[in-house]
Amino acid sequence: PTVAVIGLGYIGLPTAAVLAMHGADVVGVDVNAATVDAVNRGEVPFVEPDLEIAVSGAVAQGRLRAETKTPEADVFIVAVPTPFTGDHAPDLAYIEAAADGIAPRLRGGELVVLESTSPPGATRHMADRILAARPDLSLDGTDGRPVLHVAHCPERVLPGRVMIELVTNDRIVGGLTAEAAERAKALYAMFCQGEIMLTDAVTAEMAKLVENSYRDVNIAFANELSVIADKLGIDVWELIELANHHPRVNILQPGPGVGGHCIAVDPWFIVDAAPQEARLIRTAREVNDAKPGLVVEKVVEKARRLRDPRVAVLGLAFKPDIDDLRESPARAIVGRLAEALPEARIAVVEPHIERLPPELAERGNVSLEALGTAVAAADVVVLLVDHAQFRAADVRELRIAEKVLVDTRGVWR
Ligand code: SAJ
Repeated sequence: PTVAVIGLGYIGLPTAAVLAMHGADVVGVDVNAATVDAVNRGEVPFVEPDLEIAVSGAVAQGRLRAETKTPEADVFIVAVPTPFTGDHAPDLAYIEAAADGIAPRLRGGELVVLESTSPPGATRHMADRILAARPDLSLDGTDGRPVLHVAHCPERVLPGRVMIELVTNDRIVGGLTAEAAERAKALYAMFCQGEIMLTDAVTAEMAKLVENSYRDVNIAFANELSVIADKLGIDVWELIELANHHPRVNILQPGPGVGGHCIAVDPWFIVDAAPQEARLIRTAREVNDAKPGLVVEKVVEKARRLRDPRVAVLGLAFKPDIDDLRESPARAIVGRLAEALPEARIAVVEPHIERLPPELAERGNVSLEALGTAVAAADVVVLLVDHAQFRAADVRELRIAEKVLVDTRGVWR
């Protein structure tokens, strides 16, 4: 089939490349001309293991190309962002723009799959928008009008393992009709070796949100324990390790907060859909979002006792061993520290990036440095991300015992 993948980001581009590798003729569509040009050169504008070789191979074979306008196709996959607005309500503007791009291209008989993580009802909303522009089509052949098949198939790949998990993960496919679900299943069966499970669109939307909320609630439990343990003067890491010896207890790890583009966002879609009922889910979000502020308070309190304090902050990414700074609590913490401690010098150690993000680079008192230099000069060391480099470091050589240490990940306890 010819497939148009709309949105060439962290999900759309890998999906486009994998489909092309498995025999589809793929056109990637993106509003960003620089992204389109990069893909057409066989390049990838972000870091994801094994993606660039897949993209450059598919482009070289003529199976993948990119454009800024939605072309005609048999299948349309929508993989655009679904951010939230200021008050945590989902913003469907990108999905609506994708629908508006698809509508004029339809001849009847096509499949449109929404992959973006979406609030309950978004797939129906997308379909209604297309059909409003194309009243000559229908979802089920009513009045003999040609059919448009619409389904939701949420992505569930872990950044850093996308090229593996795209192929090996099980997938949920929710159709607005049973036939749409079957057609979407046939599409994903081209490359997916996992089980492909069929349901309706709203259940599929909720399943994805529930997976990430489950993780958020469990991380919130660990984060709340870390605050309680601090108050009681006990070591939260030891506490969790001991409790986890129980055969039915498996507490996650506390940290400086929850980052990334998914777990910190998706639970709000459930809260927005059922504000009265989603009490635990809302509270978990609040507990996790409060964590960066508590870390800042702790560091400020310790640094203020020193004259001209030097602070080394280890890690800026939102989780270990990646370069992804999106919604990173560490990044927010550094910004807030620089503001709260204008007299302090803050050395950031982030082995996965080459320059600081703009809002930190602008600050006169923040610099990017190597681990050894930063720690040697520091009075206060704040460990925010458990990168392999930090886990492997020799604490004696770094003289960590002589520093004021705030270890939010329990790496050097
Ligand atoms: N974190 C902790 N403690 C833990 C585990 C994680 O503080 O014990 C923090 C991390 O440091 C990070 C955040 O949580 O800041 C999220 O990291 P993650 O590794 O849990 O998840 P993501 O955001 O990289 O990917 C998640 C995955 N969802 C689940 O594991 C349920 C992935 O499978 C999804 O595809 C992805 O969200 C998505 O795109 O929705």
